[in-house]
Amino acid sequence: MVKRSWAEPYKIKSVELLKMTTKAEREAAIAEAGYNTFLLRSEDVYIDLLTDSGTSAMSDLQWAALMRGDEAYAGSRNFYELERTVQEHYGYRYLVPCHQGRGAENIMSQILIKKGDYIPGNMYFTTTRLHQELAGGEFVDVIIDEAHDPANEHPFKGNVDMAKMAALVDRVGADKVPYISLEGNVNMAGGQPFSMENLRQLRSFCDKYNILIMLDATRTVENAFFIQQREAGYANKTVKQILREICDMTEGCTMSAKKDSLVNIGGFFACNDETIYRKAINLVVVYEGLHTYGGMAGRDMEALAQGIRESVMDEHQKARIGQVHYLGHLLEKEGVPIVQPLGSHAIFLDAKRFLPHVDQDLYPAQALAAALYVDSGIRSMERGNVSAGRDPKTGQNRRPKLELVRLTIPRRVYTQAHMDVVAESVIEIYEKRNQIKGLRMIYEPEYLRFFQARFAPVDGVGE
Ligand code: PM9
Repeated sequence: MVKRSWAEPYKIKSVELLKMTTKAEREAAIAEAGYNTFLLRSEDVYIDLLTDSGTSAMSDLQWAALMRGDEAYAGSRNFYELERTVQEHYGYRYLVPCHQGRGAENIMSQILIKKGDYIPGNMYFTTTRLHQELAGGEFVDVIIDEAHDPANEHPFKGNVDMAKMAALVDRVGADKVPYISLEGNVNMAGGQPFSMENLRQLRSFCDKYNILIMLDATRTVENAFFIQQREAGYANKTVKQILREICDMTEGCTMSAKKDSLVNIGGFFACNDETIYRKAINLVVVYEGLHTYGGMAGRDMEALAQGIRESVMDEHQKARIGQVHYLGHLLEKEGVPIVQPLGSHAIFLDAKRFLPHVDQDLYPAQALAAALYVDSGIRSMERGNVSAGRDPKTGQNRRPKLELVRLTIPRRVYTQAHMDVVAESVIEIYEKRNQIKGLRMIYEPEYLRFFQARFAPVDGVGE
């Protein structure tokens, strides 16, 4: 058989120079940042794998789109272009632009949630759950158990457990469950997809109980790619067709366009129901901006429309996910514990197996992210006990089953050689893992603490 590797369906036209730092400089920088990679200055970072959110490289056509910005306060032609593009690719009738995903989450949560409601979801996401709670709801995790086991190789770990859904409806009554929040390529589970078969089962369950399915569409194009690759009957469908099939089974979505859609800022709420839409445009003018821009400049809406068209190209997804898996395979070969199967947007180090000597309340994933930065200037993100926050009822750390460090790959930004350097550094600190100590939290903000919390090293190993 002829071998053909994945390779980028683009070439590089412009580059951004990076500053190189010494180990002593990085030690000083991480101490100054309170051992929180969010608090580092980006100029002190060599390879930035903090997030794939807003960090993608735009194409020449997207940069050209910026020049087509119609910066009218009302009725910008870029809004109508974006509306047409969302209708074509995501299929929803009504579009409400928002400045980014959490703007859309705020609006949707306020419209659909009443105090005392329960919101099932295929695992929590930090901002999504917070908006549900602020609107008076309680999040209920209904993802399959396999998703909480980093070593489990289930191909669709983003699936909803239908028995958990049924148990929730039995316990609280369907009238207390306005919608399920269904996330494509579940971020906190390691970028794991749901299957079309699971979505069909969910659709018929929700029809029976009159529960809406609201998609978190943030990485649903990447979910569509996994369906094409893994699910029987989909090998000959395009990513674009699969995305429409997913969306057509749901009532609406919130979207952080900063991920799949290859832009640096933007998002939207979209739906099919006119009453919900009317409420959304009523709220968007309070929190975001007029309903024809919702916090985005005209030029940003034009670049987003172009980004959506590029995101559904099969060859784009093949190279994007090919690069993430290239890094994953390098780490697998050396026995570094990572979440399986490999996800779409990141490789997740399993900090519980990496640092078994550090108790979860000494934040092993936070400590590992800091150690990786000191070793090589690579910035990653904690996705464990710090991100999970405290249980509002008990005030205790949630101590989630997954204690992960996310090596998130921005789209179209880094090369294969960068991935080699990342793997070399992770492997080196894996060999020296016994030297890594835990951290204690010395400053804790009230909301989304992972963004701004500060830490200090503990004295003894595991303390
Ligand atoms: N995700 C990420 O890095 C950015 C900030 S949180 C650390 O993964 C999902 C699935 C997301 C997401 C953001 C949002 C919020 C909603 N759903 O950041 O407000 O991954 O655009 O979107 C981040 P915004």
